[in-house]
Amino acid sequence: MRTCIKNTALHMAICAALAVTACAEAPPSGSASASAPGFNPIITDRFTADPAPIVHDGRVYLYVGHDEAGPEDMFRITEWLVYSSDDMRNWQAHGPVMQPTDFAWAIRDAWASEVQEHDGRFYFYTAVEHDDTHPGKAIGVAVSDSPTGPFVDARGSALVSNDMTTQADHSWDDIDPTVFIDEDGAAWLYWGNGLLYYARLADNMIELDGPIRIAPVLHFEEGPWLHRHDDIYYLTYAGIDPAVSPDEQIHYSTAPAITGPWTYRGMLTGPATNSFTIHPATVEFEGQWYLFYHDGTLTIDGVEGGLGRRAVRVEYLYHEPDGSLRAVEQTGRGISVPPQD
Ligand code: FUB
Repeated sequence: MRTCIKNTALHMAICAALAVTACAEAPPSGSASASAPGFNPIITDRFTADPAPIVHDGRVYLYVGHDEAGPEDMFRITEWLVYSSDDMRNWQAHGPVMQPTDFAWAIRDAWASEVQEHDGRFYFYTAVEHDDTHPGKAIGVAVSDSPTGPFVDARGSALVSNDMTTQADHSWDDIDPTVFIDEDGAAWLYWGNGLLYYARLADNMIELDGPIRIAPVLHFEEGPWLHRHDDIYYLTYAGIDPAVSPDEQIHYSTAPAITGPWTYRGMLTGPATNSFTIHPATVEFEGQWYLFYHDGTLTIDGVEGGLGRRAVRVEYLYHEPDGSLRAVEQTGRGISVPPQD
């Protein structure tokens, strides 16, 4: 049995080529055990990854992938779950909202998702593995009248398939969709791995309405997330500065418009403990900003966390007067303590 230590794009390709049977990092020496509301990780009964929060009607809804990798898997994620909270600290589980095979054209892999509310409906954008008609990762969009689903395929086909983006030299560049509706009502889709793609969405939210472009962004790896604060657009993402670590860190860039140009502003966090991936998401709830991410420190019933058994966490996020973001420390206390001034 071979063991993969890191999950870089190159390494994933090597793993696939070698038919590797186990991809894992060394387990942590300890795991978070505090149970106070707001302590990290915030979901402790299951392994969860790729957090995607939205606010609706006074509640935060948090969409995650359900990590279930065993010793033979790098990732095994067969469903997306949703949790909700009215205080960001006590989370109610609503169960699965969808599985990849609910898209008739998809075969597996409930990779990162994001929900966008529009005209009273909830659009679930997500990455899955397409069947042999368009091999590679693809982006689907599903819709529901409720933030807790169930979601159903809104198109009957992928919104973005691998053959629509030919610039990358690997098949998983069409992942990690994030949608932002601008002040003029136009919706924009950003996504990517290695390359950061973007395109305008049609008013119906389920078709592209314009060309797919590439945004040059320093250190970009995957997991883009967009928000706006005052007049500044923030693009937060999992990036790799090799001078820092071969594992992903959270970086951010800012722009004067949703289409850029993006100016690199720095590193928001270092790498996650015991996880190559870190996957950021931001949200404002009741006047306070938060940063979600995941790491691999949770242990459940003796099963240790790792690359394919991650745990979602949250910290306070602060915008400085000059438009920068304050560096975020990954903590166990999380938001169980009050925010700073
Ligand atoms: O969870 C599967 C993949 O790992 C996501 O799509 C990436 O963002 C990374 O977290």
